[in-house]
Amino acid sequence: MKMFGRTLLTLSLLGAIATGAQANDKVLRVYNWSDYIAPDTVKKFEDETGISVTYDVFDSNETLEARLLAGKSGYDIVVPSNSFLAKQIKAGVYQELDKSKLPNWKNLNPVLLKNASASDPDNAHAFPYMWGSIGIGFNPDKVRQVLGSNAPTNSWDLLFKPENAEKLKACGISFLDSPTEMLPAALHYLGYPVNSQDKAQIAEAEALFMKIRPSVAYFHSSKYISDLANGNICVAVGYSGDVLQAKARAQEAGDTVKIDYSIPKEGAGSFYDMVAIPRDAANVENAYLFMNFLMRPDIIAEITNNIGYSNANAAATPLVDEAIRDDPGSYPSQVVMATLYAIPDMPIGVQRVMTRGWTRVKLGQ
Ligand code: N2P
Repeated sequence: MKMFGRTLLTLSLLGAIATGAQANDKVLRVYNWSDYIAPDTVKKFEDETGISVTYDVFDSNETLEARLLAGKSGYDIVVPSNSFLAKQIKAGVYQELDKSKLPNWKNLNPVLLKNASASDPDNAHAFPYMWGSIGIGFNPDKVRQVLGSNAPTNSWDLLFKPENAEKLKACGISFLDSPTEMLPAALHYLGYPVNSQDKAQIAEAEALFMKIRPSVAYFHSSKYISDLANGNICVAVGYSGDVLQAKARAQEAGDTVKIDYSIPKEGAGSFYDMVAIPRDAANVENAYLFMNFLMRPDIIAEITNNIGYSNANAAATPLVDEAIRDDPGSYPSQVVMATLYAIPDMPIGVQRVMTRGWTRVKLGQ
């Protein structure tokens, strides 16, 4: 009996090893932004292809870049913003795409492809997944309670005027933890170019943050979604779709918490998030299958319908919920679009200066 048991054990171990070896060809490792996919997208892909997906998330370009530049990230699919893509391409991080493996490429919006080609000529390494803006998410009731009915919710004055920030401290302010996205907002507000490399101008932007620092509850790039939704904070500098998710969560919970998203009248940063395959990816063929899957109108429309971001797939537009297509936060008017500036692609040296400054701002010293 014992013998038999051992044989069985050995057989099943051998079986497990054999299945494991096979499963290795059927795996994919994806590293995407948090709150950036529909709940069943990955499962659908797994069911259709038999490929098993490890799906990890990050919430800032800085985090993704650190992983990529360290080498051997272990991922087959990553999603940098266009502002980080160009220098990562130069650093040799990505492989060139073989578009013959992407028959659904035809569904992508040519205008957005052209815009994205500024960071990646001929869209040789990546395709745009979603795009959005970096504006202000706020709880209109709480903000009005604190600042009165004329609260400047349509302006960066709401946060960059210290007297406003000091009052809003009572109901809670959060900022994105991203120097490359936050400093341009202050540079723009001060009337400087968003891609300024002038140390004095960058220092002035830093000083502006330093002045309001005591009023900021925290710096984080994803926590604000639930905090806005449950009323823990009243103002967040955040990503358009994330604020819409907060609004949807509050509504679903049947809460009285109201959330709005504003693209300040002075203008706001915009980004494209791009899907790419690292040069050292181990499962390249599966990565192509996943990319092509994401380019399917039904799949990407369902993602947009869940996360509130506009996708870059023209064929998917008729499948996007009307409520999202009509939401000026997701699909701004041409007039508002004209006020958006692209988050600039900064040379690595300037990026370092910005990161050091940002660390000082966060520490408040
Ligand atoms: C998702 C944020 C993606 C937009 N939570 C920032 N690139």
